[in-house]
Amino acid sequence: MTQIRREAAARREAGPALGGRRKARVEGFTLIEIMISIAVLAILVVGIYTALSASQSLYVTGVTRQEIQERVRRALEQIALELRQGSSGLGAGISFATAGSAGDETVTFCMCTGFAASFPTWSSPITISTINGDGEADNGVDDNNNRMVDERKVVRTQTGRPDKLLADNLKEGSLRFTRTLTMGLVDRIQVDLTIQGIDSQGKIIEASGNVVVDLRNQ
Ligand SMILES: [Ca+2]
Ligand SMILES: [Ca+2]
Repeated sequence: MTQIRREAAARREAGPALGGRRKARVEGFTLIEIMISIAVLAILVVGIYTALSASQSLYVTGVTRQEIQERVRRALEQIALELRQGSSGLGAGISFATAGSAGDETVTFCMCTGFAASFPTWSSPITISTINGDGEADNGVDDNNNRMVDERKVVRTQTGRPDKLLADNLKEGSLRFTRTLTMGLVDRIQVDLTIQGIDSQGKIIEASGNVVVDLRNQ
């Protein structure tokens, strides 16, 4: 009798008589559930990677563009600094021409250096123009394999002075001097240019800028 009571108590403690297989099915995952979970996880990982990759690409491009814009700003600043003191065509000549097959414009002017007997004195002529980039020929082909085609340099030349590089990797044909005349004299010049660069992913980045220069010496 005591043995029967002990067995009954043991059955009560063991709980309802569920089979081992049924219990395992309630607590575990089926193969299909695991596969769906892996698929969802894979989609999430790919999505996060794509978003991060795009974000990094935008950052790299942004940094490169910022650097190029700074180079544009410096080049325009140097051109404007002397051009502002340039001759309007009355006391000394000012002339414009083209350089390169894409029509980069050049300007040749004299800079006012002071006054003598109430008349301005002028420097020897200064030319701002473009020349081929390193290893480039003006032929529509990327000769130096840097992805930019016929990129050019902006240079300042003056007799008796060493040539000065104002900007590198200029986009061909982007240097422009748009002038406003008053009574036949050059009164105002807008300088436009575009500089190129390559980001770390090999993409060409461009930045453009312009400056409006009022000639002081009429
Ligand atoms: Ca090139
Ligand atoms: Ca070329």
